[in-house]
Amino acid sequence: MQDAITAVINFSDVQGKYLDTAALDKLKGYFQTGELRVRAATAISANAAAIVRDAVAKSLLYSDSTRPGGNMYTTRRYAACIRDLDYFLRYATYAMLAGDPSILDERVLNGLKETYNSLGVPIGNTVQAIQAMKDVTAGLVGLDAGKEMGVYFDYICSGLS
Ligand SMILES: CCC1=C(C)/C(=C/C2=NC(=C\c3[nH]c(/C=C4\NC(=O)[C@H](C)[C@H]4CC)c(C)c3CCC(=O)O)/C(CCC(=O)O)=C2C)NC1=O
Repeated sequence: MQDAITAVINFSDVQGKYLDTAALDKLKGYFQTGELRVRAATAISANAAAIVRDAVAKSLLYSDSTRPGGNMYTTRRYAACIRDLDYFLRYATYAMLAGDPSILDERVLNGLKETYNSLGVPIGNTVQAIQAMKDVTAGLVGLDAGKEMGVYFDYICSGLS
């Protein structure tokens, strides 16, 4: 896993240079938004179950996934979907705190598309649910932090597509 600080330092290290202005500006931006990130993570942790529930209500509840024969039909599969959404929310929050998406590649996206395809989990519906989580989360944490979280929700969606 990488974060905004190690990313900038590794980049300079590869070139054998001190941090240049662009690198220092990136770090400054990260430090300036530190409190915002921690505050957002606190709000998300305290409301995770509600975020997932509201996102499901907005996106999947009356979709083909929940109908008989759909991929979420039966409580076991419904629960698996809710659990997946909670994984996405938790790992997007980690990535937002780190200011870097690498944890999503390593822990979430690695092999996920193949798993979903082999189990018939519909990617389109999953992306819709993640986009709904993005909206619900932004409503909770506010515009700036919501935008930052949005980067990592979108990252998961493009990794699945
Ligand atoms: C921490 C990283 C991590 C992820 C991301 C993860 C995902 C993941 N989701 C799975 C299943 C599943 N995922 C879903 C999800 C959905 N079906 C829908 O129609 C909806 C659109 C969607 C929810 C948004 C469902 C229903 C299953 C069970 C499928 C089945 O067994 O038939 C499986 C197969 C094994 C299992 O059932 O547990 C994995 C590995 N596991 C992990 O360890």
